[in-house]
Amino acid sequence: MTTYRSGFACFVGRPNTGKSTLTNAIVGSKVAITSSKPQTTRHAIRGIVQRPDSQLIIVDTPGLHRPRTLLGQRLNDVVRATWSEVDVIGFCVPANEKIGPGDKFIAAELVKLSRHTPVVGVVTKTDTASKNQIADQLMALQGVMEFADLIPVSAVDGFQVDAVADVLVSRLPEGPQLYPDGELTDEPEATLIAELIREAALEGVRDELPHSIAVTVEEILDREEREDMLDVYANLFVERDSQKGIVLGHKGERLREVGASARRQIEALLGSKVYLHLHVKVAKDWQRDPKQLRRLGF
Ligand SMILES: Nc1nc2c(ncn2[C@@H]2O[C@H](COP(=O)(O)OP(=O)(O)OP(=O)(O)O)[C@@H](O)[C@H]2O)c(=O)[nH]1
Ligand SMILES: [Mg+2]
Repeated sequence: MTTYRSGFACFVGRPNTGKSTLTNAIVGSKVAITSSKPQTTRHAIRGIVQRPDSQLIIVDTPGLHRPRTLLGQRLNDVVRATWSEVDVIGFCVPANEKIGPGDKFIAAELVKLSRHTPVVGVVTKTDTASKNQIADQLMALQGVMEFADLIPVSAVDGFQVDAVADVLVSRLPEGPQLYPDGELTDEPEATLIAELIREAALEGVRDELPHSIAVTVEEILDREEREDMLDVYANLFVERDSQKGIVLGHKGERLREVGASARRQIEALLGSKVYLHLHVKVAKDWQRDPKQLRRLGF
């Protein structure tokens, strides 16, 4: 009889290294939002992978970075709290970027953890590099620290996505199923919705604005006169008055596009028609304000 394994893995790495995209690819469903902007992920998001002989829970974490705000510090705290609790860690480094000080900084911490938790080196985004570049990156990564395993993967073209899951599962302890069949994440619906709105809002904004955006879902209500319709009330926060105009766009056009794009995703998630009531508000310098951070869930 084969033994049933269950437990937790987390992906860590610099911002923008493809952790969330890889999490979604392995889970086979979009549990975490992704974007081309660094520091997209702000919570430890659990994605659940159910197999006949195992249950793997992947915890996607924010990118570890040098913090410039209280939010940044909180995000790093989330990473460190997560990797000290999991059964196996996947350290993500993209194939198309030279290993730099940011990666080495993370590796130095992982070396200490690797005494009791296996660390797997993951070279991500292999579709962006040649065979030789991938081989060189694997070698370079091996030079940074000692890994329990080393594996290249592309979440975009699907190369080795299952193999990464196999490697992680092989490091899990024997144990029972932890989440019920069919569950893909334990994120509350309101959080998933807020994240989908934030993802839509990140699209196309530049410079510091992505960091300044936060979204809360205040209420999800059944519409009385229409069974197939939900009203979702959400707030999109920026940090300064001047940012409000950028998010709204000319005559509110940009916000309408963001709302329409988010609504389509929310409808797919909930399997119901949605009317999205989205309002832009200013929460002055919220990234640096402990009180406002708490209100926004950090
Ligand atoms: N070509 C290619 N692009 C990828 C791949 N995986 C991720 N990306 C892109 O890389 C960018 C960052 O991806 P994310 O998954 O959001 O990265 P992350 O590590 O979760 O970033 P943070 O949450 O900010 O730490 C996005 O534009 C993705 O589309 C891949 O396998 N191939
Ligand atoms: Mg992410």
